[in-house]
Amino acid sequence: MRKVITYGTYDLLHYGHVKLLQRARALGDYLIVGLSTDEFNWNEKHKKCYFSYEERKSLLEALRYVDLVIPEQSWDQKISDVKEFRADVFVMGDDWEGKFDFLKDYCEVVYLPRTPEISTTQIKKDLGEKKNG
Ligand code: C2G
Repeated sequence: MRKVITYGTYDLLHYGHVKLLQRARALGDYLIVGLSTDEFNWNEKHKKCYFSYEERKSLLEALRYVDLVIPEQSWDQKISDVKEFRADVFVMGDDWEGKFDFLKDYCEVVYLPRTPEISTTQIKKDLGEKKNG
């Protein structure tokens, strides 16, 4: 079984996220998602999520492309995760191009094109503008 692993916040899940997960899953037979915890998001990415970790986790687990969701609590857990789960492929959107090449010693590393026109930040901005008329 060819296992794929990827990581992210996945807040306000949108079709750009789903397209990434769909393409990542297509690179193997099993997809693991390292989902950033609320603490990791706040402390390391300075992101305040709209949905909690448990809510974001339940949304991902409802997707046919996702087989397992694990917590992402640190920038430094990827090598041990790849080893522990015997991942063959690590996938991220190309906004991270090159940032995780150190994983090439442990698995394949694939950066996939982002879906350009959508982002959680943009959704929040658009909704804020609509609310304020
Ligand atoms: N993504 C995408 N297209 C978008 C938005 C996001 O392909 N329009 C991809 C990102 O490239 C990433 C994944 O969807 O691979 C999740 O995006 P985020 O939730 O924004 O993840 P991020 O905050 O970049 O966290 O250790 C890695 C980090 O946890 C990644």
